[in-house]
Amino acid sequence: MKFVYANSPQQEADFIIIGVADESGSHSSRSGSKKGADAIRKVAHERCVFKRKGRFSLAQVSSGRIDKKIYDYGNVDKKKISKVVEVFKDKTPIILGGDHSITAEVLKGMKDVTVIYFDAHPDIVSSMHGYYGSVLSDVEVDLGHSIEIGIREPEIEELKNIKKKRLEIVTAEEIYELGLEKVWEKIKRKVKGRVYVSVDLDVFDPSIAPGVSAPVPGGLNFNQVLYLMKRIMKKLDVVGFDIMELNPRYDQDERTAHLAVKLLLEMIVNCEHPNKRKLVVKAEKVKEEIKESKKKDKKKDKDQKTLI
Ligand SMILES: [Mn+2]
Repeated sequence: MKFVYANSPQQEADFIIIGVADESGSHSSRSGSKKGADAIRKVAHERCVFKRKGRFSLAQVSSGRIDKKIYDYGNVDKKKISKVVEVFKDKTPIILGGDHSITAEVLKGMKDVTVIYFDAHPDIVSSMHGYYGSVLSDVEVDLGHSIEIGIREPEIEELKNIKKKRLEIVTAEEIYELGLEKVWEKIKRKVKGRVYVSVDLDVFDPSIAPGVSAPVPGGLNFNQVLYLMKRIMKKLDVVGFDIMELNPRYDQDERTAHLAVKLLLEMIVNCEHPNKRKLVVKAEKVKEEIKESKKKDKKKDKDQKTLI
């Protein structure tokens, strides 16, 4: 089953959805995350499609129409994901997990990105590699310009690594203490250049997202994440993103899958595609050139006047 919002041929699409049905990098005793991507597709199909006079109508989001061009590439092997992401570098790849170690593979295919990482766990273990707890120590990413949001259960070695790598952390508690606007300012200040956004669904509180492999109490609610996500997607140069760790086996009433669908749609709607951004940059450049030439003209006029 394809994502029900997939509305475009591959060539013309701005967003490419890629599932990875793999949990080989998970160390959790709660297995089941390899079925996450397909659970997101299934729930979207069940919830978001309405029949109206023989036609189908798709649910939209609170900010308006879902007017992006989306293609669903289906599921690929974990081994191939970095290559697939590389092939789609002029588009915005969206990866659905699977366990979080898939993100490390994705980042191998994305050049020069900084990372915004939503997670209850820092995933920066360095005494072990290639699993869902070592994502950020397995990749060559500029961690000094990356940030983690919602952290609340680190290991001791991770606390050391966070310091060593100058990785900025906003804990779940800090989000309550500081308020969302201050957290957004922190993100803006820290993150530079091309941005990859990774979401472990365990960043949410287990009461609203029980279907994950490593639930930790004291998590975020949906609107807190949405507040930050809207700004991240609109204002930063997001070149790819993922939603990981949905575990249908531990979900209750598909609550977490529903939340994942809602988040995915909001991320897509609010993401300004790089092409659009390129146009903005181009327009700014032209504006500057006009300004420069006007300045030159003025100078010319002045010089001529002195000659006369
Ligand atoms: Mn996690």
